Amino acid sequence: MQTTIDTSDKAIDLEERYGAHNYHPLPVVLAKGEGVYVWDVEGKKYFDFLSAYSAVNQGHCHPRIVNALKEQAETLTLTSRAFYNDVLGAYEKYVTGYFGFDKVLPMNTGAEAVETAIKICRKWGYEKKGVPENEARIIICENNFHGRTTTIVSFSSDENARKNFGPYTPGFIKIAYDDIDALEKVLESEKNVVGLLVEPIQGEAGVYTPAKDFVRRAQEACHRHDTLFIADEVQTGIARTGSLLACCGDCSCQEHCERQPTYTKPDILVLGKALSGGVYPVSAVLADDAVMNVIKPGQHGSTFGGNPLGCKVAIAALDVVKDEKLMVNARRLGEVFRERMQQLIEKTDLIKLVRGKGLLNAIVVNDGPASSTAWDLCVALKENGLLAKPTHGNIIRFAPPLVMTEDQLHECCDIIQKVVLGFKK
Ligand code: IF1
Repeated sequence: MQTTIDTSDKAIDLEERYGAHNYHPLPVVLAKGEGVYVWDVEGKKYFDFLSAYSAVNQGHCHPRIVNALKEQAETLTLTSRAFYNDVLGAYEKYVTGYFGFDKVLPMNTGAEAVETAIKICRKWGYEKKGVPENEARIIICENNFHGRTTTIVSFSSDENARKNFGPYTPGFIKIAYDDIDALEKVLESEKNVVGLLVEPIQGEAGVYTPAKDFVRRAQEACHRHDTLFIADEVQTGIARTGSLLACCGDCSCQEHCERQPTYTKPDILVLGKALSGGVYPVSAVLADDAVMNVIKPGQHGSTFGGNPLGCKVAIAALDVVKDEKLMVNARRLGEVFRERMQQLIEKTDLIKLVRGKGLLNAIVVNDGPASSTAWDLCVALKENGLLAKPTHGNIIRFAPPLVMTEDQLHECCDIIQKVVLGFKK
């Protein structure tokens, strides 16, 4: 017997009663999405300023991606990797050419892809660098977010995400983010380091954009110590920061990626979220042969990894990014957004600063991290037709779909300005 949800209250009650309480959602129940808009059960329309944590960069239910899903769903959805299929090879050629790597290992979620990158890096360390077995160390950064598996939360700085999930996986060395001296110090003192796993911009931590040369200098330091540079671009990748990848730096690419001189190529690239336009779980680990070929048959895999349905969806999602020049739009609208927020900051002491790159931005609310101000602002934004959510405490992430027009962006900035200037703590 199917339960129909015809009111928001009913949906919330059902989730409260039958769902694990692993989230605290904003009190809004969505029923439809199209482009930059979502509608709740009662039919109220909102601008989506979170994009499902940067998974719907291409906009909700993009027709080209949905059609790719529909067509393949009626043809062949899953074969497992026990057999070949007529889609995976074409996808692998397409995605490796698109990002400029020799090979891809297809997975499903971002955390799975990060775990895969950790395994590849460790194996490379033992078999290519000659690190003694079980002695490999991977450097990670304070305030990282790489997913929710037991190994990944083992090196989390967020006690809420980590506590009581032990015993924890060893083999990780934590340094401050955006600190090249700290990185050099560990690389010089620790002989069994095999990799650095890092977000080129820290998303969940509150959209921390590091020094402009951090990524390049980190990769150079790693290479001086025969260590792999692993970029987690699950959230920053796929045009979100105004370039194809955040590792592209300040690129000026218009249509195709001509690999600007500002590009720092990771030894292992981790992608997820918008790789599928939010239509289906697709993630990927890309690397050149010298690294990827440490993986031999039977040494890694997953039931759904590389399934034909996900591959077709990902091809369409990447086509949309290129054909609609989403990185150019994200770059341009990001500048407009930060300028509008800067003008707002000059009119109020409620907002301390705005930071970000492309259309991955955040404002820091002028209140303690334990205050409810950021949450209350997001509830007020919701009541005014814009959906966003605080990351940690007093930081609100603003990440609309990259298909937004300039007029729509100004309309959203008007909403943010109206709510902030009219807000009473
Ligand atoms: C949640 C935010 C959190 C990620 C990076 C890997 C993953 C993520 C840089 C794992 C996932 C999601 C997970 C979701 C909320 C959201 C998130 F930063 F995007 F807002 F948590 F930090 N690397 N981020 O951002 O990918 O396994 O989820 O596909 O867990 O609450 P996943």
